[in-house]
Amino acid sequence: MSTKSLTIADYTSYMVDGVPSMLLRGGSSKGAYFLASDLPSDEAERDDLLRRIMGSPDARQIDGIGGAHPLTSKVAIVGPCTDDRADVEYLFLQVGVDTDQVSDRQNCGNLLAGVGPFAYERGLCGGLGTVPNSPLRILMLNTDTVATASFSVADGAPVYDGDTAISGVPGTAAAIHLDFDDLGGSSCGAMLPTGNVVDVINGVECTMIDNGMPVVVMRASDLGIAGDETPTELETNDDLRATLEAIRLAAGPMMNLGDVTDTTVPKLTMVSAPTRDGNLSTRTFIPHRCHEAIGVLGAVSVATAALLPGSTADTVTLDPIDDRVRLEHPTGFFDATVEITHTDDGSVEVTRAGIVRTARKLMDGTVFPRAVFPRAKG
Ligand code: NQM
Repeated sequence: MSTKSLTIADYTSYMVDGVPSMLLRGGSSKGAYFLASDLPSDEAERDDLLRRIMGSPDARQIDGIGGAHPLTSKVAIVGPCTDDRADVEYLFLQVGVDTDQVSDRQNCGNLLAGVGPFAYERGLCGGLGTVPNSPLRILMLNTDTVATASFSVADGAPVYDGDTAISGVPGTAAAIHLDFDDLGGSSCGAMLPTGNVVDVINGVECTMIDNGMPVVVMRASDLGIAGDETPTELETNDDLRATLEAIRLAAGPMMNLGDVTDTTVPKLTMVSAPTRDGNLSTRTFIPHRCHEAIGVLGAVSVATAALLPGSTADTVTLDPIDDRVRLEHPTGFFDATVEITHTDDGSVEVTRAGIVRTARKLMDGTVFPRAVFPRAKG
């Protein structure tokens, strides 16, 4: 992705002139979107600038535009694609809230929903837009995989208003269809990185899977919870959190992710029988806060696990004419369309994965980073 290199003059100008940015809700997350060409090309300088824009590290992010939660402390960097696999490139960065971490170790399917509209608004979409729901191919740099976004445009601008509701977001907005190519092993090298559908870690059966997001899927009952607790109840359960973190740290190397002490992957999803009209109930740690819903690519991974016979989530009974897996979560449900085929050699291939999200432009303007020298914490 082409970015400009930073001079002292640029460095000062970021503080004086600010940085062009757009704030969008992407799915059930919110983030600051930047053109790659508006940010420093040097990663350390870029990350330092982003911390100063978001207000990190600080639990309240009071001196920046971050929303004091991992789901609202997110950045999308977008630019033209340098190869012919896609039209635009998207790099997702998770900016730590009360830590100074800026990580590209995970992808984000929620901010992905805003990439098409943002690229269109910034003139990156060329001739796209003459046809409603024109597909835009997006190379997701975090995982080197491609998503195709279909969204509506009218009168030369993305349409944000519509009648699609997604859980975790009040009201309705225009649908954005996201279809994924070949997500299996996006971060772990293989969809089932251990080669097994189930492994046992610290006495708990785990399905370790990566169909877009590395996730450890466990039965809620094996962890001594019902699975219908609120995120706050789960976050204040110290024993559960310690058990989950021990499993996560052990799972990291098994999933080819190495030492995951300081990373936001793998995610941890606890599944139980549905209590509403879904196929499966979920509670997900991302990995230290409990998600109010479930991440997009995390949901695709869990839905895929649900289709694998013998997995910790294989309790799904699907309507045969409906290829959607409906995952219940604390604030509603998430539908992931996943199709798998069993190959002759006994392995499983994912033949289709797709989801529907919405996004909305919240603010377009100039953001002013705080001063270069971080202030004392507290
Ligand atoms: O899994 C939360 C979110 C996410 C990431 C997380 C996401 C995804 O809800 O693709 O969207 O798991 O950190 O935005």
